[in-house]
Amino acid sequence: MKIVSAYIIVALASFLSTCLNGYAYADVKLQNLRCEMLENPLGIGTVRPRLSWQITSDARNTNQIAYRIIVASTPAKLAAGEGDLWDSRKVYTDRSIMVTYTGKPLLSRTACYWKVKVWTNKGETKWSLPAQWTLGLLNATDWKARWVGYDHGFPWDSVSKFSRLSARYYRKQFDVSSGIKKATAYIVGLGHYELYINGKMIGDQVLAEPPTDYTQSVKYSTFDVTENVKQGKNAVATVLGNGRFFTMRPKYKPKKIKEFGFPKMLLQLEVEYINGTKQLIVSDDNWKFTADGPIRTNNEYDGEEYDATKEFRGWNNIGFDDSKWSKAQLVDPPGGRVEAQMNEPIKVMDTIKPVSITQLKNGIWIMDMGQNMAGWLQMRVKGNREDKVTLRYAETLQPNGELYLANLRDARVTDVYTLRGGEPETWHPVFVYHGFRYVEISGYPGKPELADFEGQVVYDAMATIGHFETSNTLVNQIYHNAYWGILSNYKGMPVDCPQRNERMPWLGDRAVGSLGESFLFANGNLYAKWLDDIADSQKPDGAIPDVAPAYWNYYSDNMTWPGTYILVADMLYRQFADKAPIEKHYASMKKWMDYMRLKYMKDYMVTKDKYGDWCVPPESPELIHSKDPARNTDGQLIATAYYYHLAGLMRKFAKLTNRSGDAQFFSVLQSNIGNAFNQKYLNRDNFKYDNNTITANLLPLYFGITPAVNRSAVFKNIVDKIQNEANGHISTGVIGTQWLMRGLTEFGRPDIAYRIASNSDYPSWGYMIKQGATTIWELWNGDTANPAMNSRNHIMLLGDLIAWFYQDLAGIKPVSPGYKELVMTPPVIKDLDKVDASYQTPYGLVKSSWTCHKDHFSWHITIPPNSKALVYIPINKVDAGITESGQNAAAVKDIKLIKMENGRAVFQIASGSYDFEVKS
Ligand code: RAM
Repeated sequence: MKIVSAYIIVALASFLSTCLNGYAYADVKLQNLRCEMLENPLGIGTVRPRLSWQITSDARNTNQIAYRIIVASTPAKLAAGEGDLWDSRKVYTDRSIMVTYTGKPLLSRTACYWKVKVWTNKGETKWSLPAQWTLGLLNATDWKARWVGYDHGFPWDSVSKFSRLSARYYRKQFDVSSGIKKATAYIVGLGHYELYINGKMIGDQVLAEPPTDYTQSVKYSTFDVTENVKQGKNAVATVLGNGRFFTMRPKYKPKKIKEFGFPKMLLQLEVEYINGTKQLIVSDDNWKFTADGPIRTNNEYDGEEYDATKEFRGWNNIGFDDSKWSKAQLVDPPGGRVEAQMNEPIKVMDTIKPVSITQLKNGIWIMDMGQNMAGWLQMRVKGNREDKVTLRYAETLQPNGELYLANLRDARVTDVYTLRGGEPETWHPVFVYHGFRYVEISGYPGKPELADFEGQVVYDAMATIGHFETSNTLVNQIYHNAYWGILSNYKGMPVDCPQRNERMPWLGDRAVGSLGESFLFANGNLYAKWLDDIADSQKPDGAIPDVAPAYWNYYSDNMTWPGTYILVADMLYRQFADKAPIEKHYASMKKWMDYMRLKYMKDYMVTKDKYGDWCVPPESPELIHSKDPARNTDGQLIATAYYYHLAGLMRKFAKLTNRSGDAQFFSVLQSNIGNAFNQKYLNRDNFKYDNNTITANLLPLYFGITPAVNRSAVFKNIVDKIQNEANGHISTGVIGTQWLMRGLTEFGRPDIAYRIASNSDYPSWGYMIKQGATTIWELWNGDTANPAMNSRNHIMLLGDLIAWFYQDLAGIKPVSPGYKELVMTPPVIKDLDKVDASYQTPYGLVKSSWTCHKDHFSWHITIPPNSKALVYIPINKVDAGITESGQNAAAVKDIKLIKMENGRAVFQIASGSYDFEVKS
């Protein structure tokens, strides 16, 4: 009897498991395993990294029920399912992103191989493919290397306003015994470095390492060089360039421009043998160095000069005679914490072919790349030894066809290449980049042909995760320009522009732009790194600068630029479900809020501002800044409204981090500020705020300061202003534009937002395009304004446009962090027929593609597994039929009609793909 029932149980179990694994269930798989949002990172600096994965499924409504993670110290153990570092066992939860490692304590250099398997309501997955991460050098004592450098210029260098500093070349030969198990290189090379082992360049990163305030932190990179090191003689070599370490403008404005010193490096190469022994090759004064090599100068503003006749063949390999080179010198460390780089390195991410080349005059050619870009030009050239080719870069041309250089200020933007002669030579600079569309070529032997040139587009190696297209080609072109502007201005930190003598990480430019950008690029790690830069720049009294890292010393104390610190932390939480920045920076954020309150708040009004509504369309074409009081918004109004808004985010952060006292504090503070604000600025006779600019009305309305009863009146001010005074055009600057498109939409006039977005006459984004722009300008009147501050590749005027494209026009909006839940409510706009968008959320791809046909509305939606959405389907009549893949939507499994609201049917949908149709 016992045996029979046991048999039945086994049979039943096997039947059930066939159902679970077999045909009765969906094909559920795992992909995109990430550690700290990075793919198989080496040398991470965190001992409790967070792991994420994505589920794919061919069935709708697939949700994770449990996971199991195994982390092993070797691939073999992982394959055998032996989680000697961590076996999470089966954990019942729907959490599939940012799962914190809680296995054995991780030590420096630990290699972790991991895999995951999940159980869903549609069956279980197989084990994922293996992934890995390794730990870097976690303790200062792990570093046996010494800092080497040379704290002087050479006779051919010039340490002056236009600094010219040649690159420094370092090398060291060493012997390796047999039985190599693993070799790892750790390097900090300030400002930039290239690393070679036995003549081969290590890694494909460029302009490494990411810029920081080097007195606070420096980033090291980790490379697995097992394949590069060989038994016997080996050579390790580096080239050091200036980057931001040896500043572009030393001895110029010492109060404004921070200087760090001459290039230096820290390098540790660790060779592990199979027998368990270890050999360290470290930077110290046993290395040899010279600066009398081919890179004669490298200056981010002024360009790079390369003299190929000075090349030393084989310098980075064994057997090179370095007897004439100097002995490396030990130097002081830069001062900052030596930390693992946790954001993506900069790489050559794209290439573009020039579109035309024309002769300007004898021997001078102008080449057009067809696109304003940031990076460099690679050139192929054949000529005689010592022929010199000079390349100069500009964004636009003068009417006579020459480069227009006035808006680059004193940046000299000139690369010079001196030929080695003979065979064709290919060259591009390595320690500088340029922001340009046009290149002037002079001294080129023979006629330069298009095929000899290639634009190499250089930015942080982050995946492009968004796609956005509409039926309006101008809007699509604006998106294209924004995309190029955004990528141009990522250089290990977000900078304001890539071309003139500035290229500074201004905070205000990214306050809301960073949100829009996060739909295009997986910029979570870059922005988390930037928050660290901002924290590093905080003064002991709490002040946060306008530029961080604070290469320019601007501590002007205002709310709108430093406030980006808080806005970006919120963006990272919403878009990437990354809560760590909030936890890490809460105390410094609060310190800054306290600092501003105690120093500048009077009767709940913040009395200090600096930039106003920066760069509104001015009253006359040549002006950079309007002087017209009717166009400008009061600085105190802006500062106070921002304080209110940021206090709201601080309240949210306080709650998230279990600081209920603080939450209460910010809540009370907010209500006092709100009252004082309305008291002072809201005119009780006509319900206009202050001088009734769009920005003056929009900030209190959008931030929730305006009393509920006055909201429609205040919104009417905005609508009237735009329609009657601005003729449907934009009239806001950097500040107002941050909230404009979403504000108009949320209060019911997406049509006006769309009108603003699709204008092609001045002032508008479309106007820039009609004037030939391929990126976004710094000024609405960039074509006519004074060149003193007039970049053609700036992103700050995008405001909330890109966020609006995705969140509103496409309707991809998170309700819970990282898009676990979405709300999709695209507006119906008369002139817009179609939006087709997709976006890689942490859970997977979300798609929203809708079309307004003559007689029906169709909407294709994809929601990734383990996520769900509330979708608002526009219908004209309540009884109109809504179908999904041809069936009555309300009757389809996995779709639930929740309610009717303002002419929309609201459905809850589970993961999967849907084709909705509404007949009108
Ligand atoms: C200029 C740039 C920059 C802006 C500052 C305030 O240098 O336009 O983008 O943030 O001013």
